[in-house]
Amino acid sequence: MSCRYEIDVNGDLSSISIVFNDFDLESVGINDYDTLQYGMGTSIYNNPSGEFTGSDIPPAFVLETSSAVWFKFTSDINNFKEHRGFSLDYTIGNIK
Ligand SMILES: [Ca+2]
Repeated sequence: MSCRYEIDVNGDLSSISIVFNDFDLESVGINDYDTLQYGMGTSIYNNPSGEFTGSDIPPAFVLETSSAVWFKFTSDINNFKEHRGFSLDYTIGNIK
């Protein structure tokens, strides 16, 4: 299954800051894992800018000029142990 999330700034170019508070996704070996992908734009899920998995909290990042960012969480059928998932905060800033 997968879940998609969008942060949309209604067409205005902005800086979008992402800070992860918690991160714990299933990552076992090289085949069975759950992932969080992200990219710029709206409803464009085919060209992720990055992908995270495992239990290390990803570094904060800023998209300097974007009107939207999307996240796609994908979980495969395997579940070797329970994981917390993820939590993040975002901040929208004006472009000067
Ligand atoms: Ca899984």
